[in-house]
Amino acid sequence: ATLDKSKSSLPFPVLSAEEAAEMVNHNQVIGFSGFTPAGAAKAVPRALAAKARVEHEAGRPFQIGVLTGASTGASLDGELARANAISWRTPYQSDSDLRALINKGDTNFFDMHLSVVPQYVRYGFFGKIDWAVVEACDVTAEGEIVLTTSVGVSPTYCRYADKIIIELNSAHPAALRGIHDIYEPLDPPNRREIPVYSVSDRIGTEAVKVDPKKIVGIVHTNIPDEARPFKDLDPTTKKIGENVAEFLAREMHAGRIPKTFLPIQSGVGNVANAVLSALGEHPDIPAFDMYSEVVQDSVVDMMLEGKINFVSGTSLSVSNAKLQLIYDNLDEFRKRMVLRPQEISNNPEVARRIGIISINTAIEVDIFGNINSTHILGKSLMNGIGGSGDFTRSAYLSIFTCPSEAKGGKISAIVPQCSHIDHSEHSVQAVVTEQGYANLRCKSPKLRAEAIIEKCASPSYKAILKGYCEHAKGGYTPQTLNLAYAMHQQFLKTGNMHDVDWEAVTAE
Ligand code: 0RQ
Repeated sequence: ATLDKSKSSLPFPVLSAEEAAEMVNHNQVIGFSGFTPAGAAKAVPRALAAKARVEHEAGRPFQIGVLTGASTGASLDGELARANAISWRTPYQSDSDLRALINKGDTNFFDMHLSVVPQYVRYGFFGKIDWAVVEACDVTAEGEIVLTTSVGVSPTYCRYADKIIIELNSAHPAALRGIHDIYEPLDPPNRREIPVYSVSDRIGTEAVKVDPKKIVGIVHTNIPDEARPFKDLDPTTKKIGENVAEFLAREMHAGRIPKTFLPIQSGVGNVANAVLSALGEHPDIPAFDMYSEVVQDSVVDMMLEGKINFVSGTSLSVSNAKLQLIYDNLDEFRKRMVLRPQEISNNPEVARRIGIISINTAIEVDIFGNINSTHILGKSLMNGIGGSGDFTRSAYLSIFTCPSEAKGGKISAIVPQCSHIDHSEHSVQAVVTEQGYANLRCKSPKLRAEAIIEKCASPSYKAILKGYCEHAKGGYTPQTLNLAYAMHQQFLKTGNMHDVDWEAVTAE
């Protein structure tokens, strides 16, 4: 009983996006589909933003609590933020308008590890979920919902929400059925292991199953994912990628990574894309599997070239051209790709069991190996922690990458003390910049500082960072509180960290 999209033979009302938005009231909470722009709801959030504008003009309040998988597309976070329609938001975002609201304090955003969002729903920590608004490529009368390019938290939102609205998007083929693996763990105190023992294990169902009575309407759409383009590899990102590949090849030759290699988790963005390409090009690194959250363009190419065997993720976050390539060869890709709920794709238990190598991007790294992935100068949110913590803490080998400098060299990404800490020194085993890689395992804080400054810092900041170490003497972690943020403070004063003068700061 598959829905005939043209006639809608299903027992669910067909709604316009505006009619769907009309049913949503001020202060309600919506769990949306979407993990990056992939699979994000598009038509209903746009209509909700329009409704908010009308309500606000009429002097009435209209804001909603917004839950998603991770970041979304312009029609969701962007539109709702510009309409000032978001009262609270979690778990991750990357939209400039929403970021501005958050940093002004106008939206209550709280940052979360992505894998725990579904259990927060089940534990009741978010309170009641009024609506699930999810994009699908197919629906059956029995309440089977086949998702599109991401799974995210959609299965849990659908199960817990009072009512469900489905955006049935004909830009995605119903033949996507079979690429998803929908599974929800039991809750404590009766929790058992998640039975993923290798990257390609399937443990759940092809579709999200809900009580059909909860589906209050279907909104027909035909809107492609609002994918963001990648920048071309520049010399810095290319070199970071090569350094990661070189580090991992050496680990393998030393017998610390099996010759068959280990599953790779790789973050999102330009550096992540460059790292994957470099792994594919390294002559000694064999074809590998990925157990990650986001499948990016480079992964698709590497699958076709035979450099990646199998991919497990929660989001097919690729350009529309790459997506078309997948859709043209769906039978082949379905055999080598699975999209799981983020609770499973990012699961620390599974990551620890199968031994992933995690590779994520830092904004700032301190000389002791602490990582800031989320904040600019300690106070402004960039995006959020995303899945980096889910993987890093449980990895077989955890790596952070970043360019050694930011803002045209006026900022050193290597600092005496991170202005915000997302991943502590205990979870970080290696740091890689375009300058080189620092192995932090089995090193005291003092030895870590030497390694990071020597191998990773920009040449123009090495003397400054060594100067810090000379002034910050003593203790297990040679840190001196009034000097620890002097480089940041210098940037705020003169716009350039190079200007820091340790003698002057020490004398203050
Ligand atoms: O700002 O664009 O205004 O110049 O930060 O930096 O170099 O464009 O880097 O796009 O790879 O993002 C960590 C943010 C890197 C991302 C982060 C400024 C810099 C620029 C962005 P401008 P780039 P990328 C999977 C795993 C956390 C979540 C995670 C991220 C902007 O990778 O959000 O890992 N990671 N998730 O100029 C001041 C510094 C700076 C700085 C960079 N030291 N000080 N500004 N910038 N370093 C993802 C998911 O979970 C979905």
